[in-house]
Amino acid sequence: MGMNDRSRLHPGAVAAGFALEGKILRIEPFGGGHINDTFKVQTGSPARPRSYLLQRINRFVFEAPERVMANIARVTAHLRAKIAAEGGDPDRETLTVVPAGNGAAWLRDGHNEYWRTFLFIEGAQACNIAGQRDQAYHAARAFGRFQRMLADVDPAELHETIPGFHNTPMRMGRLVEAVEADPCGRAGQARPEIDFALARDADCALLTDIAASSNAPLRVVHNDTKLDNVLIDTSTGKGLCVIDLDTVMPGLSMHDFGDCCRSAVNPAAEDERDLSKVRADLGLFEHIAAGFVSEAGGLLRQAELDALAMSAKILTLEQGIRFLTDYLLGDVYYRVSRPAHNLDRCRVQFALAEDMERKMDRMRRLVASRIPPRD
Ligand code: GN1
Ligand code: MG
Repeated sequence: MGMNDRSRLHPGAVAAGFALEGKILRIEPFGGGHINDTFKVQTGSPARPRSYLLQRINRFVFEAPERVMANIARVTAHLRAKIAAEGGDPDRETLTVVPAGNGAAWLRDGHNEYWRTFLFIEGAQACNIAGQRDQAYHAARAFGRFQRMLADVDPAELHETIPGFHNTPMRMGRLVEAVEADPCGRAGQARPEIDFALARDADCALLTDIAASSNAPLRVVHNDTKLDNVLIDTSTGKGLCVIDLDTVMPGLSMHDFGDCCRSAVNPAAEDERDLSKVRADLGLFEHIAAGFVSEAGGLLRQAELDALAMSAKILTLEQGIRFLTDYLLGDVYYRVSRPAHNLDRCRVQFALAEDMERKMDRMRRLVASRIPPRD
């Protein structure tokens, strides 16, 4: 069963199983993620309103939700302490897990579905497209800070909840299998995209090779640093809180930088059909690099810094490969809202990767210009 089965959604009954303050007043669908089902729950009284974020974890994507939640509990506890020590507000600057009535970080319903609840963070919002360079800067900076604050957690303490998540050669292998099996007879419509991917087979190993040569250590990273996975504080315009922590696990620093570029460098939507709007905006790229490096730069080894620009292209290529694979397999992973939605998304990623190829020398120079000299 793919992820599109939404027949088992009964958020009202589930919300009552969490330790919420006050009476439940209202529950409504919330947010635009491709994976989980999210609701905003309002409780309390008009004089003392409280809000929570309730989510059903996608079981098709996350086979072991307990492990996902163990990672999130570990990481958010660490972040809380760090944020408090730096004089911040832990209730707004990191997610806060609201336990279920039995004290666990999740609740399993009668259909074997897993749910969890976080405090809702008011006065902040996520954006899908970086309208301004400042937004790109502050989002990337928040992701860099996230890595910095977690740099002293041993990655071995976290579960690998989706094995090989950013193993690009493995993703390419799955695409090749999907093309061969072609279970929905869609490969014919996607021939140019399949050829685009196959022509870049050699690129897929660039990051895994750096990791294998031990020049880039495994770190605790977010792994899904899409622009809309950081909340921007409405009053200050600064990055407030990194959200969507499902894929926090051991990974490479370049995965977070690369995926952030993939989503934030492109002034068009992730599913834009007019490909002439899709491009790697170098002004946005420069601001992403500046923001990320300002927080995480000091942690990184030279080989990691040297690979940042290239990681933007690799993560973009990898995402295109993942959308294409899901299109061929019949849209079992990403939520779709129109036929060929995943193929449209793939085309955007490949157009963006191609533009990055044209601009790679300039992107490298822009990253280098943002790295302070070392003794
Ligand atoms: C998914 O959940 P969401 O929408 O933030 C996906 C990411 C992709 C992204 C593409 C667990 O993220 O890896 O980059 O879609 N998450 C998972 O938009 O696969
Ligand atoms: Mg998300």
